[in-house]
Amino acid sequence: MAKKEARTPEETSKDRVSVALIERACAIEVETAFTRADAIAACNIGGAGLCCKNCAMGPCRLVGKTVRGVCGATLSTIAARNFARAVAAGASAHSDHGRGLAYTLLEAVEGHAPDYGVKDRFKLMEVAGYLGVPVTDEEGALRPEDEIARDVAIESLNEFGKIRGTLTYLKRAPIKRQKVWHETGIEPRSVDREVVELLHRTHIGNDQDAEHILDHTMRCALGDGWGGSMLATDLSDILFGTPAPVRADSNLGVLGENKVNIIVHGHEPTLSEMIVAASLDPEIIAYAKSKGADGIQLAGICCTANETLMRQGVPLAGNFLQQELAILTGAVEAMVVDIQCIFQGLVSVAERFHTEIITTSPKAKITGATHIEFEESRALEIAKEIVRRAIDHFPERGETIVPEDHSELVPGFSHEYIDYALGGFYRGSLRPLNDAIITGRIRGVVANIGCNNARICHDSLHQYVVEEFLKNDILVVETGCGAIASAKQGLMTPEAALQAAGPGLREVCETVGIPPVLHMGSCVDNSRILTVLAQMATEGGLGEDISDIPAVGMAPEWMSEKALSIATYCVASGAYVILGGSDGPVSGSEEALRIMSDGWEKKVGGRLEFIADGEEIVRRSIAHIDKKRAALGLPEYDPSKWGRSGDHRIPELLALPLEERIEAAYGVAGK
Ligand code: SF4
Ligand code: MSK
Repeated sequence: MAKKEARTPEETSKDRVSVALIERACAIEVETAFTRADAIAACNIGGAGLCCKNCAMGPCRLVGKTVRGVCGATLSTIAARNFARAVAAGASAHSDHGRGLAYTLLEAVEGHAPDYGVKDRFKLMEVAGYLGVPVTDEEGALRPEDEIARDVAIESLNEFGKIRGTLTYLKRAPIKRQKVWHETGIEPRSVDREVVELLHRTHIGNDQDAEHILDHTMRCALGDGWGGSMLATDLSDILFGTPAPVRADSNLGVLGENKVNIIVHGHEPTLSEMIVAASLDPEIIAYAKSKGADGIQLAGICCTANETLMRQGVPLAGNFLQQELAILTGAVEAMVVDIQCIFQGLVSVAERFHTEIITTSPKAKITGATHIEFEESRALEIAKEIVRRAIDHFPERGETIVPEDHSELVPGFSHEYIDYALGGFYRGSLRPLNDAIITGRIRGVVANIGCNNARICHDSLHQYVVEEFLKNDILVVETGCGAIASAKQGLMTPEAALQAAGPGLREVCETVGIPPVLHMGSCVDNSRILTVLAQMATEGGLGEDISDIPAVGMAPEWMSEKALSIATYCVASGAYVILGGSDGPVSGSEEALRIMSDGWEKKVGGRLEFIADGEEIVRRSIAHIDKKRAALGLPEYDPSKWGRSGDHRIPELLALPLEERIEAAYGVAGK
């Protein structure tokens, strides 16, 4: 493979902390994802979706005059099949995570996982309602909580492999959306069935019509968004609590200079919640002190980070591309990983330091790492064993470079909390949000989600697009590694609205006391965004369907197959979605690109586009938001109407004579 020219550390990351650690990696000759991305040129045939290896007559690479594979498969069929298989993998990853949580709940209520139980009773009752699980008996008395929880777990598991009908959770979508799915024939029947059928259809000699393949791709992805992921979110909330705002901290500066630093990385809250509990145990803390440490510092990477952050306020060490950099501080005693987004390269970086990489999931071992398999029946005991191992490494530390930079944030914006923040405990509602969009104080909403990608300057697109949207009075909601990028940038505190938001959005943030960028959780928690959008559509004033709302979804630095599944279920739910950073995985087929954009828009109201350039992402997003505003008959966006209210102006206003004060505050001549 041709060697590319190496980037400088500044060209590699927009995050100052990361740049310093990339420099350290270069100085001590430690290979990272950044150096490997520079050394390996991406294959542009596979990258464009034009390489098929679905059978042993291939691989068939469709380049130049070759426009068909050995079996006769066309460019569009091959591109669509490749995309479909990636979505099937992404949907499987999210959904298997959801299934795992359903089993945890079942084990807990059946007495086989004594360290777990129902933490959020309200959420349990709500989810029971969605799944048709009765909460009262025939006499109208409340059923025992364990019985309800058991039925909820079983009904959840049933969503994965039910024999008849369609997913129960689909009814959480607006009525109009449910009709679209029904009429298009893409209502998922069960989570697993759609994944299996998609793999079947894309086997050689089967479905060979790009549009038909891509229709089923939407069906499979919907089984993730409104099935596997939504269940994962709901069951996590039942078991570990529904998030609400907490003050927390982010970036590698959260590591303790003289503390035992343990990083949890991956996606599942099941073990990490126990590691949190173990690290707070006085006996374990005393053990850490006996080794000369001041205490124990937990921090997270990727979506395990988002899970423990939202519920426990555990600081964020960083996002996807910072996993190796965390070890390069020399101050991490153990990195405890579960599933998804974990670099195999961690092991070789860790070999240069005292850090132990500990894999814990029966689904994910890494050669060279220590494997301590997690068992729910002795969860806390295993967590304590892991924390003790980390403590034992503390005396082995060599030279450390713990960065000073860190940024505060206020995460925890579950849809339940947004309802509460806007409407209060008794009248939880999104009405004020809809009203702010209707009047034009908020121009629209962008969901900025997804990963980092070693081929794109780390965090650069997240930073650029979010800053632009805020200036344009667009509220940004985030999950995954995109959310971690904004947290590090300091955009997730209520005060950030004063500097970063346009005049209308700033007024809303000041009134409600929310940050201009809302952290809504991990990758599976994109289901929270679906829930908010569904609620906005049913609240009134913004049409009747998700496709009517002035909103855009995007993953500007995406890299994982899960991101493709998320993008596809958002489009199938009616959203305009942009995947950034490249021309995308079907760019070799005009036909596949047309089906996913114009074709899907006609069919389901949402469209998927791949746009490499940040400025173009912003331009098209704003154009889409304004188009949707116009279609709803909402006033044209006019920032000059806003910005005359708000607490931040009080000192400035008080300094003025009364008449000028009235004019400045209300835009009318004072008398
Ligand atoms: Fe080639 Fe067709 Fe086999 Fe794909 S399925 S590798 S296009 S022969
Ligand atoms: S962790 S899927 S890099 S968001 Fe959810 Fe981050 Fe993307 Fe993994």
